[in-house]
Amino acid sequence: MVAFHILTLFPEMVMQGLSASILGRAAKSGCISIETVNIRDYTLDKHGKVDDYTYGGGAGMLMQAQPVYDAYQSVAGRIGQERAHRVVYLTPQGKTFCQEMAQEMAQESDLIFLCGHYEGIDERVLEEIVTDEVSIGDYVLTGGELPAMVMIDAIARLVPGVLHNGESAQTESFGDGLLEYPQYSRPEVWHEKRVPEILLSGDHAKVDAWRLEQSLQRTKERRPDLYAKYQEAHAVEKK
Ligand code: 4FL
Repeated sequence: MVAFHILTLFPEMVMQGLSASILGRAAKSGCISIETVNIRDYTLDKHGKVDDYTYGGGAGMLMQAQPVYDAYQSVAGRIGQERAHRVVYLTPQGKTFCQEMAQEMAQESDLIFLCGHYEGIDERVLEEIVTDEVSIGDYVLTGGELPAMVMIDAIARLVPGVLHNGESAQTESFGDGLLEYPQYSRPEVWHEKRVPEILLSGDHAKVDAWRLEQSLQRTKERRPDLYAKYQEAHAVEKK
């Protein structure tokens, strides 16, 4: 069981994205829980303002420390001191998200995601509450909501009970560091293309060997970086 807490100015956007399909089912069944906290609900400003100009000048507004801190405290207070919790801030300046981080975070009981907007968040509150700065890739978005949703999807599918039997096999593809082999379904011939003969042979050992070979070939061609890592990890076996 992992409880996801998302601090955001756009709670409906996050909830819509995460309540569909597999994650929605998982939340209903209790394998995971997903809650959003609207940062705007915690502003002390009488007009509901959560942003202000930056000291030193320049274009753009910054999310202020106070509403972010109070929204965080409302969650931290409910989680309690007994349960450790990581606070993930989504930012292009963070460490790039990967399968290994997803695996690690899927072991936690509570994860808090902080989604920034405008030009970012006042550095002082980040210093006090954030434990992990994470990027999902080298591009600029309008806010941290989509990156948080990407991370939650990748983490949640690793939580026991979230995927059912038919869905869980997929986990292996990145698990061993290779790309997935090509797959085929009916019919046997489509647009004059035949399904590779070996897959119809019923010889499971041969099928497995063919799939591994396809995975290796694809990884070597499309992701030489992953291929080099795989070779390094399997160097002992070859000797
Ligand atoms: C966060 C981009 C994480 C990529 C704008 C605000 C971002 C982002 N990974 N862009 N946050």
